[in-house]
Amino acid sequence: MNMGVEQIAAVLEEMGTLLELQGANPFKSRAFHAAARTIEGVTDDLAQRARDGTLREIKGIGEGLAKVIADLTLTGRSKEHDELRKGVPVGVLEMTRLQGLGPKRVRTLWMHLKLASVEALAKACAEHRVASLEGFGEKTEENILRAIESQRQFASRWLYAVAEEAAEPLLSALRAIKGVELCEAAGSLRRRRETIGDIDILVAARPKAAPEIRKTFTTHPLVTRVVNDGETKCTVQLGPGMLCDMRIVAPNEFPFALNYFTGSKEHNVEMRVRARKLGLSLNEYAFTRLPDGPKRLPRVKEESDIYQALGLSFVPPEMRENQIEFNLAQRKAIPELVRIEDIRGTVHCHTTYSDGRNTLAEMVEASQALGWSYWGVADHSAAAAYAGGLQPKRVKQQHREIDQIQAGLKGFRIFRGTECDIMPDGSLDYPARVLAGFDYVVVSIHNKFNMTEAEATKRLVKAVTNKYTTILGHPTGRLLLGREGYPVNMREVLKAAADHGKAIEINSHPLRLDLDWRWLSLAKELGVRIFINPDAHTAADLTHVRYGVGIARKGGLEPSDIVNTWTTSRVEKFFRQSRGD
Ligand code: DGT
Ligand code: CA
Ligand code: CA
Ligand code: ZN
Repeated sequence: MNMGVEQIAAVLEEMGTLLELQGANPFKSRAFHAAARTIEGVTDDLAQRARDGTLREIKGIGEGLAKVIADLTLTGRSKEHDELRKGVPVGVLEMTRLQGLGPKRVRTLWMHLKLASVEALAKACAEHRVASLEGFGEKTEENILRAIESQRQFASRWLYAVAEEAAEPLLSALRAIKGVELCEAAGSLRRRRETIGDIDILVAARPKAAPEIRKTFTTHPLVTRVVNDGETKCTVQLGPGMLCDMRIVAPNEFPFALNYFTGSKEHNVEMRVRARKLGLSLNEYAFTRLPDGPKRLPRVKEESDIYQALGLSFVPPEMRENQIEFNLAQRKAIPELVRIEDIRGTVHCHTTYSDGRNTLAEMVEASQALGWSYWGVADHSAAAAYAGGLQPKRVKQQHREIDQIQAGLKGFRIFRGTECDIMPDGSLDYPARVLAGFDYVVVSIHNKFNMTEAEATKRLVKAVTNKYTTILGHPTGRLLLGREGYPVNMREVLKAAADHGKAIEINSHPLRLDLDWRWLSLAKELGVRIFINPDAHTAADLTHVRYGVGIARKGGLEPSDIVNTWTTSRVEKFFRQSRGD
């Protein structure tokens, strides 16, 4: 995968903006903006079209645009894009990413006040130089300052899914260079943390290849600013502010560097302490002998050799948080972690019956395409009116449609579920007779978030211990980088789930990743079953499951801990048992 449609669309969008900033013919810039939107919606293979020369058959794509798109698709860059960038300082382009400031106004600021960076703009606003421009005023200055402030806050951390997508094209561009032996993402991205501060990329190559590597990295079309361009370390900015570090090391140093830059810092500290006890010093380049150390240094060809030298099993990157991994690795008891291939199906998905965008039939088809053997619908219950929650009559209708689709399927099972709202008093939204009609019930809180820890815990425990409950959905209600979850005594909730044979989900929506991985080892110890649920609102969202798998791996979970790695009949049995049948 080189450049996906979303990234090509982003480059086209930027080209449109660059044209506007340069005061080009408005028809031309508009064509680029329109093409960006068109490309985002294209579902067939762009690379194929680029090779066949059929890009021009797409509406609104003329000869010039077709060439740009073909170049981006096939080579990952475009000469026209590079040329346009030369005509505008990066700081000017950055100004257009501020909320409320379009290219037209930025052009005015650039031309009339010679402002060429966000910092210069902030200074000019503070000195009231902007208010004097025609079409600007004191109110505008205040708004600009506020936009700058919020961009600074917002740009500090990123969702895992966003960072992963941003890193992908850089990794493949670097891997394609002759002389690059290995190239991996390190840091929090490799550890699959729920949010990422910056991307860290590590390249193994001979010194001869370094200039080419640096050039490819710093001039990549998705790079919006070069922060640092050093001999062995470069830092660039991607899009509106995500930073990416790239380090070049010699191939024999790579295992050490990969280990060090994967972190976490806390994991590294413990590694060094353990090395020291064996008379070795460990850093990002090598083992070295301490005065009382062994005569011969351990041979290290790959990362696992470092762990072996310290008497440890290999620790999968996701687990390197200095939480449970050293204890397990020392006992050679690191589990075989769950993998995406182990997943056989999923539940907690929405359809057009409530707030989903795909139909039942489309969701089923997409699940089959993923190679799954079952799928479960869990549309919202009646209380969630804002999300098109289902009245009991609609539930019956949905069940009839499921029966029809099921009748045409062989070897694939559709489970009938609901995402039932937990009311403020902990009772469930549907009455028992409606709940009894589902194969399983996901219970979630969607309103009245303002609770003390005691209130939230009581509400959740009551809901979890309801006879009809099968799975507790997004247990804390948090939205990453957005909303803190309500405070919960999670230990008590996990205990209640364990005692009543209920499951808890890892909601795999990139914004949620809730239950947090830090609770998973306790959940496992208590015997709580875990579901990895996509909370899908479109067919494409079904692949969110892989983010949940990452979180499960961070928590040290194996396939047997995860209900949706089990066979369909065992899942069905679990559903029945969870309500005491
Ligand atoms: P992030 O970027 O905040 O999401 O988290 P990381 O873990 O990617 O942190 P980052 O990018 O600052 O550094 C990458 C890795 O480099 C980090 O996980 C461990 C290693 N590292 C960086 N600074 C230190 C340090 O001062 N001591 C040790 N032991 N390791 C460090
Ligand atoms: Ca990092
Ligand atoms: Ca870093
Ligand atoms: Zn929900």
